[in-house]
Amino acid sequence: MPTNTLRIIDANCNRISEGLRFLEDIARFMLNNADLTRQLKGIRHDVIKSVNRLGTKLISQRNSVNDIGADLESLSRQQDMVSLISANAKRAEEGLRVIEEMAKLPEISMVMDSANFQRARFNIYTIEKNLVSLLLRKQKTARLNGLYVIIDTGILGKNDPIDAAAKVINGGVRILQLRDKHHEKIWVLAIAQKLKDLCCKSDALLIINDYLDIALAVDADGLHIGQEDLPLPVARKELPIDTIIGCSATNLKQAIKAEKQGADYVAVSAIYATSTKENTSVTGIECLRQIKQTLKIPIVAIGGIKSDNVNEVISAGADALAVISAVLSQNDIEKAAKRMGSKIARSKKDNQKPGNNS
Ligand code: TZP
Ligand code: MG
Repeated sequence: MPTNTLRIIDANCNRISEGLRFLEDIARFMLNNADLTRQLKGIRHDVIKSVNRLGTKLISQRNSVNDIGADLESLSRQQDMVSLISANAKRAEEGLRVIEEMAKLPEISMVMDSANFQRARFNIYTIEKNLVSLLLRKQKTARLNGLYVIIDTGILGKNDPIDAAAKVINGGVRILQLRDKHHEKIWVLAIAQKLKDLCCKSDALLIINDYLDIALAVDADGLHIGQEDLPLPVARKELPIDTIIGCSATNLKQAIKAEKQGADYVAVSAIYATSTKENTSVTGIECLRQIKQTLKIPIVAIGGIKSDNVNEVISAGADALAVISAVLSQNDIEKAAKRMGSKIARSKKDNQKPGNNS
């Protein structure tokens, strides 16, 4: 077998393993994603196994010292994690493509199947997209902490939702949801667009309740769906890769299913009795605790949350507390948001103190 052919295959096998190992470590240590870790490991092992059919001939042709390309390998500048994932995926994809082509040569095709490398390359394209999506969504869900205010147009009545949202933001809230059950879509869209501008300016997350089309139209940070809304996999298929999906759950079974289907957070409802939403049954604090202990994704608690039950909700493990009336039904919305936010922050701090394992 020609020496130069073996050198090309050897160099590309190294490129592939290095690129794949980087992606595997991101999936494993940064994203805690067992499925992608397993897939990447499988591809890496398959490539090595295929190339190993060439035996020791491969490594015996390695001559790194005299590789005229060694000096040309560029040292990467400071990069963000998404660019690193893409760069390493490209490294693996390019390496796979080169071996795929080399394996078409008669002398190589006797020992290696070009189609295997092509299949692996296509798998990496999909895995690269999934890794970037998971990372971008994780960056958003890391911000699901503290007070989450739902701008419910029903409870606001004739009051301007944008004015209310501005006060909520001035009160320090950085997670907002638009919830509308009564108006025409054209009206909801206009409100959503204004909310998006407001949230962008103040670095707050904007989540749209129910409406996938509106979430898409305004490029919202997230979509929130209930058990009777659009199924999660359908919504996921339509949304951009960096849009988070929150799912309401009233029991452990629904919460587990949502996480399995790829929800970015679960909202456990209703923790306490509430008159804000009709026909809402109480799930309770113990169910919240159980869901928090079972799931890995962030947990939002919702329903009847007021400043006097914040401590209990925090000690049950909620990451964020979603409220409507505790903020929007108060005379001074900004002050109410500020007070509730501080109460949650204090409670979280107390809850983290050593010896507090409630
Ligand atoms: N989903 C479950 S309970 C609820 C929603 C939208 C209403 C929460 O409102 P409040 O006033 O904070 O109890
Ligand atoms: Mg809904």
